[in-house]
Amino acid sequence: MFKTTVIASLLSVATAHQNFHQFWVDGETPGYQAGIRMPPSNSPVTDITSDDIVCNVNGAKVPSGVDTIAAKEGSEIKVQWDQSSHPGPITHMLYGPVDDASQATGIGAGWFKIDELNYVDGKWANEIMEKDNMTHTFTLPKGLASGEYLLRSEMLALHAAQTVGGGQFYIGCAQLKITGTGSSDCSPKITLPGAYKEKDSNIYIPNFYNGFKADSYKAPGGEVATCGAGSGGSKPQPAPASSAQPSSSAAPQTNVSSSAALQTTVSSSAAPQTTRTSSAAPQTTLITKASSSAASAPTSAPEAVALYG
Ligand SMILES: *[C@@H]1O[C@H](CO)[C@@H](O)[C@H](O)[C@H]1NC(C)=O
Ligand SMILES: *[C@@H]1O[C@H](CO)[C@@H](O)[C@H](O)[C@H]1NC(C)=O
Ligand SMILES: [Cu+2]
Repeated sequence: MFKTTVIASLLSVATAHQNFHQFWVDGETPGYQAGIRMPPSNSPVTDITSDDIVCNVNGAKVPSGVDTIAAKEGSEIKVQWDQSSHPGPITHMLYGPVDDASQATGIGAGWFKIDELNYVDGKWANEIMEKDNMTHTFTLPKGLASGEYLLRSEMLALHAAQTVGGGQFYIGCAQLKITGTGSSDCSPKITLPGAYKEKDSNIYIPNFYNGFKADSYKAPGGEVATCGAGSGGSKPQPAPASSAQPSSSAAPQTNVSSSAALQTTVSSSAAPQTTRTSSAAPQTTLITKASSSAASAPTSAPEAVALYG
């Protein structure tokens, strides 16, 4: 019994790692993995003090050949991630405006949260997204200053959060050129790395499988920012079709343990890989080709240990 469970969990873990690999701006997509700084693998970042917490592995090194995609303040952004059985929230932040998003590392001060989906009606964001083909939709705030920005999409997996350092941050950054009407700043702003601490109560959750009340959970990064205050600026609106509005229902607590550990959904990890051209020109076209060897890193034993150890 125990053995079977462990094997099942290893399989599940191996296929559960996830990447942000496509987005739509007002219904139009630049394409698969276009406009996104794809990380070298789909493994999570766990060291929240490293530069990798900003835009994933090699965070301090700006990749070349990633297009910067046009958007407007108020645009509806839909992101799509790989299938995930890891319980946790999804969060979006912007960094900017900067002169050239393709050259910005995003390391340091200047990030602000524009969207979060936590735990609603007994389901974590990853489960809610599953019903929408692993997509989540939100809007860019009104009152943004025109310019280029990094859009950071983060799925925080909490299945090992009962251990210090067990939180798994899956991160992808897109490059946007946003046309806006704002002149004033968005606030509050945060600094990455720095804003997250390993013992923050939304990252290290000792009782995650034992009495933790997920209904009041709020993802790291503070409050959703207000932009262009006093000049018609606003917080972004929840997605029209999403069930993102917290409900006041007194539904009984879902047993997160069983849904997290025994999730049997298996996703294909053999996603096509993207090869970037080596040119440093900002508008270099992506060349996508299918690859039989998926970018999935070997299963990490510590993860399984964290789950069952
Ligand atoms: C779900 O997303 C995948 C990958 O983008 C796509 O190929 C598929 O058609 C989508 N399915 C539906 C029902 O929209
Ligand atoms: C969830 O299930 C585990 C294992 O059966 C049990 O120990 C725990 O008390 C349950 N938690 C809740 C909130 O029901
Ligand atoms: Cu995983």
